[in-house]
Amino acid sequence: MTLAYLSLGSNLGNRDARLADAIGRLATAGTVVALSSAYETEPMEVIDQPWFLNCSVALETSLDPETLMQQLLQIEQAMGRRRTQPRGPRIIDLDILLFADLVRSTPDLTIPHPAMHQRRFVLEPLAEIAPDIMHPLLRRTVKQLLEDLPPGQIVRRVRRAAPTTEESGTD
Ligand code: PH2
Ligand code: MG
Ligand code: MG
Repeated sequence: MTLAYLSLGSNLGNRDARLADAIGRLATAGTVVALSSAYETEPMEVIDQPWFLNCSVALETSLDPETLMQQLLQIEQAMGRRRTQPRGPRIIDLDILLFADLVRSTPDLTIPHPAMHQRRFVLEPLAEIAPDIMHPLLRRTVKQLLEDLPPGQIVRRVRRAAPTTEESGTD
């Protein structure tokens, strides 16, 4: 079993429902053991597109990284994603950020995700569920990477993670 961290994003249609749908479908790849809040995030790189809803999950999986990536692409396809403009609008995007402390780069898959340390829309949600995880190449924790980021991208937490049983039902 491996603990992998994923980033999820959507900026078309009912973004909230898309993230929830994708999280449910991750059962085909492993067990979601932690889930961040959703964050409303300003588009980066291709800036002329709708704002995203992003979140991060920890997934316990017995798949190898390539098979996990194939499974994530299959979920994207099953949800109706069609690849048009690179880094452009998408109904769902599922990326592997970290796969235990694996460092690997092939033409199809680079782990850790090569842009994760530059993206507030990745680091804010990830820091909520894994602040002390070490980036295996940069040797900085997620919390440190977030502190290293220059200000700029707007990222707002919009919804708390699902309440625990103790918290729910009190109001
Ligand atoms: N994904 C991108 C490019 N830009 N910006 C935000 N805010 N959120 C994303 O998920 C995102 C992006 C390419 O994967
Ligand atoms: Mg992406
Ligand atoms: Mg992707």
